[in-house]
Amino acid sequence: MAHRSALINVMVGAAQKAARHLVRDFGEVENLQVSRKGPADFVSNADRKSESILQAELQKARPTYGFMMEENGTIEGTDTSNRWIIDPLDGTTNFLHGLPHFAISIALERDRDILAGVIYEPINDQMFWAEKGQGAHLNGRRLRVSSRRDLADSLFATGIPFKGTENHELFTRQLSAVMGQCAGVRRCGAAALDMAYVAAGRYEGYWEMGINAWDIAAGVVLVREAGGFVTEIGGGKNFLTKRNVLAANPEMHVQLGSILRKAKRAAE
Ligand code: LIP
Repeated sequence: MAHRSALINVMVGAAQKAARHLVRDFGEVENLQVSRKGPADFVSNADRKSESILQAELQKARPTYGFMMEENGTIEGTDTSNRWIIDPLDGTTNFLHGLPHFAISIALERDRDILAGVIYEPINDQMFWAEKGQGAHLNGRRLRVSSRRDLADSLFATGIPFKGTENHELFTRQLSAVMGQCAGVRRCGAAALDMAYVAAGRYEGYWEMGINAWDIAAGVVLVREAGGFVTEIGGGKNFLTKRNVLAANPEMHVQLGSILRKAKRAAE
């Protein structure tokens, strides 16, 4: 079993505590109170409860750190170098439809760089964690991105825009350019797990536009510590603020990136 630092143990403990409530709520999903944040963007009291548990546990362990949270927003800490970036329930639409593919995502950002990340998929008890210089791990097993170098053998994940979101036309151009050259494209509805699965070598790459920092922050350190690259689709490094991301093994980061950028140029 890989050695976990005190920091990672705090994050794992918080995720496990919140997950106990999420799994119980998932069993009673039809009774959940749900409200709409946008045309097809939902929040339930399961999201809110999970977030308050995470906030309380992390505040208890590190009282001076700040927060960026999907539901409760941003809280400035007295220690301005350290900030938790939290998605209490990534894959909310899956959760509300009874689809057992969702996760809790916790990242620690230090001096504008992601230092540590935990992504917990409770239904299959998959605990992904990574810390800078300590590697990426799943339930004690060290993770490496896939070594596939051939586009035709590669499997990618993405996020398909939906009602009320942007980029529909650009996305369809990107998708048609990619799908004709690879072994398959998956849309599973939880960006944090898409990133974790790239780190685990299950996907060769993942891209999405219109994504939020809390969906991908923990996945960034997981993919990097597993030997992969994470940038904006255009190659820049401001993926948390520019809201688009490309994460892949080294070879596919180049090949998938150039297909996506070519599709964008063609759309201009
Ligand atoms: C979801 C992401 C997904 C994206 C959805 C949404 P949520 O996060 O995981 O990849 O396509 O628009 O952002 O809302 O379930 O935390």
